[in-house]
Amino acid sequence: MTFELLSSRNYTIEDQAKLTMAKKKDSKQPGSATSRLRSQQSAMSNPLVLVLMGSKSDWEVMRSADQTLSDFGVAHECRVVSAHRSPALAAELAATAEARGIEVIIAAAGGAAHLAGVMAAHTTLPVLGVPMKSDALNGLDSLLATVQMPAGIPVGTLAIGKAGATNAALLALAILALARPELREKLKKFRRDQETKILATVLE
Ligand code: AIR
Repeated sequence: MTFELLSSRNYTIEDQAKLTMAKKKDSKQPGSATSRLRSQQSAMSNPLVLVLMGSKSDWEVMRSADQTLSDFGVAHECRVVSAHRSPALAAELAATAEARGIEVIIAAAGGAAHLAGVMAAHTTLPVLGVPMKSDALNGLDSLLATVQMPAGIPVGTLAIGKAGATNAALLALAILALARPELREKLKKFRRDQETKILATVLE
């Protein structure tokens, strides 16, 4: 089945910057920084899920989405892009995602959390928003900014923080599973295992 893809790669803007620098320096030497970064890129050449976050400060929470997708063996790409600080890149990523074979976009941001909405504005792929906890309002600002989309441009909004990150990945998997019976079976097994654990719980 095609969903059994490559292991996940965390490909950030830092990687991108390193790649550009490395390219300039030593574009031909085998084993060089350039070739390492190239192979990292190719290791995630067919991602099905794009996991975006507004800042590197969101990564600790968004690792849960990354881990969940990896646990199910689904190829994905994680990267930092900001609706406000790098708006052109955000629009470009959204507009090119479908042609790259991406099927679901997960977008996490905190505070004035517009990333998921901006992604949704530029693509008809399903966009799942994850509000990050914020210092000022504990994530309530992020939640409202993500969830309160105008009619016509939907964002499926998950819970604030880690639960939302994990569930965004599980929901992305459920979307992918619609056309992938083997992935659907994996999800069912995941639910059964979860239930078994609860039923076996003993309070001491
Ligand atoms: N953010 C970044 N660009 C636009 C927004 N809304 C969010 C990030 C992060 C928060 O601002 O998603 O949750 C704080 O970012 P930083 O980089 O200051 O830590």
